[in-house]
Amino acid sequence: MSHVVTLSAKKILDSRGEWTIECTMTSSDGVMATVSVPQGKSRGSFEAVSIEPDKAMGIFKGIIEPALTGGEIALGGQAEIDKKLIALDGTPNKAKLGGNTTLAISLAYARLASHLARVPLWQGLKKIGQNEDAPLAFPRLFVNMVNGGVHAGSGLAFQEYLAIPVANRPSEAIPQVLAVYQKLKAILLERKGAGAINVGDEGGFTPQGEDEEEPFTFMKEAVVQAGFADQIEFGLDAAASQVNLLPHELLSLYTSIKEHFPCIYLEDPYGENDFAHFATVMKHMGHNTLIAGDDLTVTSVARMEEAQKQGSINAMVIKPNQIGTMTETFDAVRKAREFGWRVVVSHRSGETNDDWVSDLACAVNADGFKLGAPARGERITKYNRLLAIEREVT
Ligand code: 2PG
Ligand code: MG
Repeated sequence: MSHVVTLSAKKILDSRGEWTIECTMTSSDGVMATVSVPQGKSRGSFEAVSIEPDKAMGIFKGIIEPALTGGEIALGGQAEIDKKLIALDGTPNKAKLGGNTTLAISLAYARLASHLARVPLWQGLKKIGQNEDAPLAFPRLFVNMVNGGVHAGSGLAFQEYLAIPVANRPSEAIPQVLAVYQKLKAILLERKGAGAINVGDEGGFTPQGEDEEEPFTFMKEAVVQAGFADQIEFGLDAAASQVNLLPHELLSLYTSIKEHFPCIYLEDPYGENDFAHFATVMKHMGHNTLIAGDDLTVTSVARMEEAQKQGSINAMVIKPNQIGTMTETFDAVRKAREFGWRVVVSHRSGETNDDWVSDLACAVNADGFKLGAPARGERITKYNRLLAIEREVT
């Protein structure tokens, strides 16, 4: 049996030039795994606490290394190591160790155990998440075409305008996404000027404006020009905790968007604790639209149970750093399935060049995968990993 011989952490930069954590774990066989963790900007206040990387370095040396060095490494041991991390932390929201610290270790363990088992990460995660029997299925891509809200400085209230190809095979969906992205760029340049084709935190364009529907008008044109009408649907992450509009104003905007565009997905339509208004929008459009919790549910089973009780959502976003360990992430996925919800695995707006989230999306048979625009290295690496996984299995 292999065991952990070294466990180290260092600070690296994320895509916004802010410090984040990279963790390297080495086994007694000399096998090594490194992971890094992303960070959000539109963070939900119920997410696991993210601590300063400098403080995390001290925690690694003082608490983590002594507690975990020498422990066994195997795919079957993930629950055990995560249990230890949760116990070492001892708070309900990872306030002592930081959800970013615990996730770095939890994921490094999963990657190292996968290396040792000589399987790709997605396969290792399938085993850890008890999803081994399901055949590998690729998620639909939820591609950020226009950035607004706190991910851009454009005046647009809503955070993410998404294009969602119907095809889920990466080699089919990605070329469609590239074509639409380039058409959209040309349209925005012509109609809104050069400033509109700058990109925001997740690689989406940043047209100025206060007409919350206008980006969809341009996207619709781009899809038609690219020749993919009927093959690409739309979605919106309103990230409404950051939006200054009244509930009835929001509802009439969502209703109008539904009327004019093929919008099948609506994430965080209301504030992060507004279970009741989520339930209202569910009543209006839940029959033909995915109403997803992100800041509402923060990958936490306790928050999900409340959402289920109130009939707030029929889909949810999964972000491991909202909860802090892989075991708890898989618990949330399983609970979502039990509730009959769709599952959308997501990157964060502050990303690194690590591509583990692509493996995770495949491992849990996610219905959707939010991975940003096909621009900026830290987003592109997620696209390339999906293509690589497709090559691995065909
Ligand atoms: C979101 C995410 C990712 P952030 O709100 O869904 O797109 O943004 O990482 O800033 O929370
Ligand atoms: Mg969101």
